[in-house]
Amino acid sequence: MSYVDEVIERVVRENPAEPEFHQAVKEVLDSLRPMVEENEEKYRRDAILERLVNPERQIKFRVPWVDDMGQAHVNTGYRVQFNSAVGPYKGGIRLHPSVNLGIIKFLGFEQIFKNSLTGLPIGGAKGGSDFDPKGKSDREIMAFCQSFMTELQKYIGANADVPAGDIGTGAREIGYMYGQYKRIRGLFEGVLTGKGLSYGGSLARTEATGYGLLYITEEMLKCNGLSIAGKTAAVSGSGNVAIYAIEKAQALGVKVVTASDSTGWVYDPEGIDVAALKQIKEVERARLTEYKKYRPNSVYHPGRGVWSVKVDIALPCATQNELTLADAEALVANGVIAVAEGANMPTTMEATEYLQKNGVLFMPGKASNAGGVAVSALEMSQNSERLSWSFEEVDAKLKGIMVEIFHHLDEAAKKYNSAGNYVVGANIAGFAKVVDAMLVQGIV
Ligand code: NDP
Ligand code: 2IT
Repeated sequence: MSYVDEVIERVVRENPAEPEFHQAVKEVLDSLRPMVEENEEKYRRDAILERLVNPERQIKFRVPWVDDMGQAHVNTGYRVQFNSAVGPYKGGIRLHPSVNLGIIKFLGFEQIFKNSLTGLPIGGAKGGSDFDPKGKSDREIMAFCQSFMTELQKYIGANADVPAGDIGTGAREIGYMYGQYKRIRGLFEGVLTGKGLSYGGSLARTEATGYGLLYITEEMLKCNGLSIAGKTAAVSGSGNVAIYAIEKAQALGVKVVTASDSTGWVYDPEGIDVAALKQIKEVERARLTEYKKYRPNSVYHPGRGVWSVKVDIALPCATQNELTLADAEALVANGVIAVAEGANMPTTMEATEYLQKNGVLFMPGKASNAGGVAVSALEMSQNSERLSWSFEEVDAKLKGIMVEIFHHLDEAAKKYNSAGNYVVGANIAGFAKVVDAMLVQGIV
């Protein structure tokens, strides 16, 4: 059995009931085969793959908090510090009832390669809790965030591990967590990113993931002889990534006709009204059913269905495995040209293969959503020098990073006889720097 297959088998055996983690590991290790074969003796001797798939540390803790009625609740908190070969641990915190250890491990594993691809010195990690922020009062959110940070603060620091936002964790939650960290540790330092602008946050961090997604999509199309202007797009999700993806897409001349949340989706033939979406999701924290009040010509559908619409570009920006084989078939039947992932692992493996086989340009999330963590790393730089850069400066750096990621992974794919396979390119390019650092740092 090949070294890659041995390690995949071991991951499945030793991490039962963690299907998303298995999926992420399989996808990455499959891509690495040619590079592993080239270096098999060296990698085996240093147990590179075994170390790569085993987190350096996994922290699991109790998060007790009291609701507005005086009732106590207990949630589970996680931080998986996966790999620090190229920099301090870095990655978001997900607050969603579906969170479990396997989900956090898949996200932390992906983060290693994504962070490496940014070219910035950040290692891979992820955290979160099965806490559901929906329908909670601000005081309840604060109570949860303070309790979560009371435990997490023992394990993080500006030069050790720097969490940030993800599903369910936005500016409000980061603010409460930062306040509690500062109170307990007595340190005003860049321990979290995605902070508010009044206490060390970076301009353009809010927009970064969505904007970055469009910058790399534009570059991918350009390098394949296509122009992004004038295209139509379907976006899923209506959170941080989706909103700013739609905003930038429209600025580049793309007509985005859909948005969704976990209860339904909207089709707006005139193009999604971003101001309305921000009002509904960022201000009112309401459901997409409200959208029709702003746009009478739009149609609301309960359930899922954004991938059934005829578009040129699909941008999944909600959650993992939300774009299935049946969705990929529908997109291809409707003539889709490109799929670029704003979310982490939103496309199932079968769907990815189907899209690639049918000539659809496919950009994996670890490359296309790297703009968020890249600007997080720029926030860390600004905090270290105690300066704030202008929006234009950060945005220009973000664009430069996304364009560079595209060319870096495009070259890596070509080098290993997989021209145009950006999944292989992203995994190899991300891994190359990490393995270099692991090999020279000894067996740790
Ligand atoms: P938000 O919480 O802001 O928004 C998430 C959106 O996805 C909401 O519209 C939500 O709907 C929808 N959603 C979440 N879970 C499900 C589900 N199980 N089924 C259907 N819809 C769902 O999160 P973000 O926009 O920050 O994150 C979206 C994705 O992007 C995630 O995969 C995240 O890991 C990834 N990502 C985020 C980055 C960031 O900087 N924020 C950076 C890189 C990747 P509802 O409100 O109804 O739950
Ligand atoms: O998945 C991700 O890259 C994020 N949620 C952002 C992580 C970060 O540290 O900014």
